[in-house]
Amino acid sequence: MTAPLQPYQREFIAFAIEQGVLKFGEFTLKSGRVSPYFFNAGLFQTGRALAKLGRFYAQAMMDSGLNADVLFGPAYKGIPLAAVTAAALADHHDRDMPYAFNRKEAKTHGEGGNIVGAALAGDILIIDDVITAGTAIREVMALIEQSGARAGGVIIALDRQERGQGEQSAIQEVEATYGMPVVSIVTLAQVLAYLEAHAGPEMQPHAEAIRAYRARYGVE
Ligand code: OMP
Repeated sequence: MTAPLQPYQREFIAFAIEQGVLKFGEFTLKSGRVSPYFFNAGLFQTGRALAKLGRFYAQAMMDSGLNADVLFGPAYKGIPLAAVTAAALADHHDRDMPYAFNRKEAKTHGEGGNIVGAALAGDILIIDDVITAGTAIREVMALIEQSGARAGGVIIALDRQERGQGEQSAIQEVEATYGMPVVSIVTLAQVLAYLEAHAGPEMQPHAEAIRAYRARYGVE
């Protein structure tokens, strides 16, 4: 069952397509799968686009009821995502949350360490772009565990709803392994529902290709 599209989710999908972030065609993923669509969060590349993106993440967090002590953006792509989410929570939801991110290389001088920003303590909410096979998120979990804090959840932009290492989706595996929820602004099923209901006839071959991809790699 696909959750009905809320207005902000419909707006997010339209926005991602308009910004060229959500693209249709043929893309080879990190997992080696050839996908008929790709979501490149790095293409939200102006101030206004980023501010708007932060509002979508903040809205998804408020909607999910997820609570945490610190927002965490994994290097590199998660860093601006966590930053704009923290700003949107303060500006639009009156929530002033600490936020932090990691460096990929630990600094050996100055303040040292590889965490920048707020100290990692209590429940950490990870803000990231996409989970496909779950490889990237497992690295982040190791980092948080080393810091002595615990991950309380993850918010991503798009849940691709495809199988991970077994029959479950990579996201279900992450939820089961780490005992925490993974929330997304939208799911692939919702993107598909959007294409079917709101996009022109020129987009329907892409919708068809996505249905075929889901039949091969998808999970319910
Ligand atoms: P996993 O590590 O397999 O979960 O893949 C997540 C990463 O794949 C993301 O952080 C991206 O670097 C990349 N990716 C996207 O950004 N968008 C997509 O639509 C698909 C992928 C991907 O390669 O699977």
